[in-house]
Amino acid sequence: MLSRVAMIGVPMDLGGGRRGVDMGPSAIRIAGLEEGLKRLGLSYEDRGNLAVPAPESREPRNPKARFLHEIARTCQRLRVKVERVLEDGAFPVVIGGDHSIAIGTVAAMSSFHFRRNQRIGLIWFDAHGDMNTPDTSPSGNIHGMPCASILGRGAPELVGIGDVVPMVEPRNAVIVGVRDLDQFEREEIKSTGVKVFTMRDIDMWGMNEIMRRALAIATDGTCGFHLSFDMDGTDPSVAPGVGTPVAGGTDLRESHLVMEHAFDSGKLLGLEIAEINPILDERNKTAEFAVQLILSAMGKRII
Ligand SMILES: [Mn+2]
Repeated sequence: MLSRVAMIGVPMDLGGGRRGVDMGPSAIRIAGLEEGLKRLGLSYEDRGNLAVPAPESREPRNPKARFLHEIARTCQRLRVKVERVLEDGAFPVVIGGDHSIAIGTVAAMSSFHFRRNQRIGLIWFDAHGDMNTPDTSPSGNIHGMPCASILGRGAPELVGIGDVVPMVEPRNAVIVGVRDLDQFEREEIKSTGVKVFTMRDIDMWGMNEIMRRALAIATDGTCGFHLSFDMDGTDPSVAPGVGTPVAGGTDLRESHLVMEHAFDSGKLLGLEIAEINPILDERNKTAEFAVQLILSAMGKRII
């Protein structure tokens, strides 16, 4: 299915309230992504980091959507870079950075396939909904808005980065792992109709069943799906180094099962890992875990 992997680092630290996730791409490289993928027999190409301005060098300006201009510009440039990977016939692995990068990644995936008369699905793995808009967000932090932007809600500067609005039809999008939603975010979720599988659903049905249902949604009438994986969806006991830790997440095996199902579906079009924060980590444990998860998504098996 895929033999060439191209990695793009996006040291974006403009979308969250706490500094440090811009070191995520370095942490992933140091944790041995290249060696791991080559051991799987895949060819690997590191396309370097996108240049992203540091928050200290800019003013956030809009309090309802902080650093909107810088984030929109960065996502436009990321879109171009990811589309080039797709044009080259390689599989894109995008490493954040805060989760606002997904707007650029999904814009590329969606536009590339839309030009071929196909739509994509989306599996959004996250402790949060990321379904805020500038009008609903309590913080104005754009890393809480990317899923809404992809589904056509929120700031036009973000919603319109791809060739088609919405980038993904809400009926083909599913959010998995949620346990922390903002008050008005719930209403955005209800009005878009995007399917949400909370941690309670995972507790009740098991990750195997939840992924079966999630894949059915993301692949219904689409050419495949993008997996946007926020490391904060996993439990802080296995991933302490994340931008916004929330107790009660998926454990080590449940997290791997997400990736293994994604690979087994044969429909995974792109992968993104966001919100690794090495400042809060313990000896790069979270990035090492993330590398193992990426390898599972790329076909690594226990036997
Ligand atoms: Mn997120």
